[in-house]
Amino acid sequence: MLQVGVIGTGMIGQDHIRRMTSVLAGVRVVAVSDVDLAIADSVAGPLGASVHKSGESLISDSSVEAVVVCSWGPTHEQYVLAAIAAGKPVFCEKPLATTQEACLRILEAEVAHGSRLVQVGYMRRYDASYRALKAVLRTGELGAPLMMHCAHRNASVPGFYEKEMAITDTAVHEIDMVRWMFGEEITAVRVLRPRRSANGGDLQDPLMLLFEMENGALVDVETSVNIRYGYDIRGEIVGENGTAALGSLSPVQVRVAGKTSDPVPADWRERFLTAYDVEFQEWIDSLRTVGRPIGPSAWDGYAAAVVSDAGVAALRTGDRVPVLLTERPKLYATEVPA
Ligand code: NAD
Ligand code: ISE
Repeated sequence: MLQVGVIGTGMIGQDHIRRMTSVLAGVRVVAVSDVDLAIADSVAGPLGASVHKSGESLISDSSVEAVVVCSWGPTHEQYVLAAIAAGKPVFCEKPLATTQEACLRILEAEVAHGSRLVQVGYMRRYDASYRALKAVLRTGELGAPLMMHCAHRNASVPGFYEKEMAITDTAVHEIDMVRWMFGEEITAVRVLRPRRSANGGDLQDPLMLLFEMENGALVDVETSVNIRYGYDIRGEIVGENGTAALGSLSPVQVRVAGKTSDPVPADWRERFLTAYDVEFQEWIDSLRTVGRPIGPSAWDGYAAAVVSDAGVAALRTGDRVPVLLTERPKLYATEVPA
């Protein structure tokens, strides 16, 4: 039984604790920590888990074998570095860190440690629809992929959400997904600003991002984070001989009064419910069987941060911004994408 400590017991922290407690096998949450002690106490109570006043204290707790970081993005670096220093596996929710410099510090620390400890929470790699899409691409029947059209729509976002977050917090999922889907890096980014939605207040919403891939394919990503009608994630690959798209997720389609309808998920928890379950079960199993994580690595977290930074620069300047990655350390050279 893997004994886990969770730092950050907000929305996704509680959801991951629920799955590790009630859904998945081979894991137990033994400790939690949050700057909001009242939340940490209320979450720990029913579990019988200990509550730590700081994340560092949780990481050094000898009953904690592996760490899950679900606090706000700017706090990820300190906890991931502390877990690496303690030699403990750490699952960090996206983003790995909020700057590429911080991600580089994590890469350097893990390389100095000498083996993988870090996994980043890019759960789309575990989603059945994305996996099926990648399997079709791999058969070759589409021919060479030329383009991919993506949409990432949120019903609404919280008040603290700033315009750059459409790239660093939202489209960062597509950034990771297309690197994994095509098995290659993004080389340049452009960002266009359509007419602004009145639903977004001062936000520049929606945005249209354009990624150039190593082999010349283009990927466009619409982010609409105040679309009201629900949480809608789309993706379609256009190949030389055909197209393939994420399918409908609804188990039911209703036809009534001359109309058809199927439900739209409310948010990411509902849309990616099973993907998060698979992501965590595979993480737990990999620690038990091979003794290290095999999912999205610190390199993937770093690469996503560099593309995000390029996207933010492109949003500010309107220019095409090249993506410049450091040399990939050998530690990450043999990783096979999930
Ligand atoms: P949230 O605000 O609901 O929860 C974050 C919690 O972290 C809060 O309880 C806060 O008090 C706590 N916290 C803040 N600073 C801390 C610190 N220094 N030490 C310990 N605890 C601290 O936010 P959320 O929606 O749960 O998001 C948390 C993280 O998960 C973010 O990085 C976010 O990008 C990521 N996330 C990922 C997905 C996904 O689809 N993979 C979805 C939502 C959120
Ligand atoms: C949130 O942090 C997530 O990661 C969700 O998956 C994404 O859809 C949302 O836009 C982000 O704010």
